[in-house]
Amino acid sequence: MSESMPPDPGYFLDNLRTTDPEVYEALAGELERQQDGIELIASENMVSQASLEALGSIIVNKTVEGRPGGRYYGGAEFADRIESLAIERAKALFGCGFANVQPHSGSQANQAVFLAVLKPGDTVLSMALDAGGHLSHGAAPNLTGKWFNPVRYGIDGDGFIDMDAVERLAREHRPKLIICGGSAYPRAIDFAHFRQIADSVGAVLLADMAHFAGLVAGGVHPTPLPHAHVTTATTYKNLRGARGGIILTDDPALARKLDSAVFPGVQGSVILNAVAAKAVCLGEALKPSFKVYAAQVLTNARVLAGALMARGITVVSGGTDTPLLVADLRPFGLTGAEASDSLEAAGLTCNKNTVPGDTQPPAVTSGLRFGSAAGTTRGFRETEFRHIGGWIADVLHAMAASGARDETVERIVCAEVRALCRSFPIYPGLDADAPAGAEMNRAAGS
Ligand code: DSN
Repeated sequence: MSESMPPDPGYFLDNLRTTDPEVYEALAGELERQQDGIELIASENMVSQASLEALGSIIVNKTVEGRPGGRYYGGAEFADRIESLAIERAKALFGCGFANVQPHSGSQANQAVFLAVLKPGDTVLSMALDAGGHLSHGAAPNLTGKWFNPVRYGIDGDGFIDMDAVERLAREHRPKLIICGGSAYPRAIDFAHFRQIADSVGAVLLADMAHFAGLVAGGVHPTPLPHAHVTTATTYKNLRGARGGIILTDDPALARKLDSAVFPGVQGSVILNAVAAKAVCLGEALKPSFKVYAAQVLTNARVLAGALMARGITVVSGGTDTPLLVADLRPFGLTGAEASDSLEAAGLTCNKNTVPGDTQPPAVTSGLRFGSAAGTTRGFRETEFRHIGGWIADVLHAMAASGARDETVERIVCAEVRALCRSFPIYPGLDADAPAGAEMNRAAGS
């Protein structure tokens, strides 16, 4: 027998702060950034303490492939239990017969749909990027744009999907897949009309509800599920959970193809701690309190759009039916890049975004995208979102007036943002000295 190797006595005991102060300090800084700034990126939110615990749990050690009850690795009893909980909760929440909760992200969920229903070179009809579409719907640099034949529809002069163009392009190009939903389209989509068009050309209809899944779950947005052959979503935006994607359908034959497309098609082993956290967030979304949150997310987005427009800022389509809105900065002569930098210095984090007909490159853009979900989660209501709209307008007007960032205005707004944020603490059981899940819980005595 070989000589036994003594275990490292600290391996199962020592906390992050002790073992890796560099990572620890970066996490502590991020906690402080989230606490003291206002998060307006539409694809962000703040997960519950319960989700954090699931994400930081020992299920991270387990490798499985396949589906619950049909794994390629042993020792899967609890992995199966966790993934089955997530599947059953997804089905109950969205009222469908089949769910796959393994996609690592919305992009992987969409890739699986492409693999399940298309052959390389097939035509896909989807929304153009500058109209609010998503990279994984056939954008040129994405594999969906390189390996398939994308045809893009846009929006009309009022900022709404041009359904006549969708119909005409479908007749002309006979796509195998039509996609509705996107990354920066703020309006409710006529899913029934999309299905009618898909049926008329024999196409599969994919609804990507990543940016409004939480509102669908909360009953304050129309659901695409009865209309789309397949629906994808992310769990980390307004659904308020772990980073990842899900795929939903009512069609058993399609469900089998989608399962095979996820694994072994585009993914390998399951990220089980993410699946555990998806189960937690889907369980949270089934509770009555989630409906209150979802309704407030929508109200807050509309209040923010109104506050910006009241200060002369152009909002694409004149408002929103979702948690997101897009400001068009062209009338101000500003780019999205410089405006988002200035807002970040003022404690307001958002992202630069293309606007319809944008001539600026994607790294610059002429717009800003804002979302209400994270602010709503920390407790902001109409009053706070009116203030936020005012602060955004202060920063943008100051920049437009001088043609450069106004550091005085940035400093004034930043101080006001910080004061507001201090009144709405996040993760009160944690502090900047204890950023990592389990360690933080122990520090908080829970
Ligand atoms: N889909 C990207 C976004 O909308 O921001 C990332 O989630």
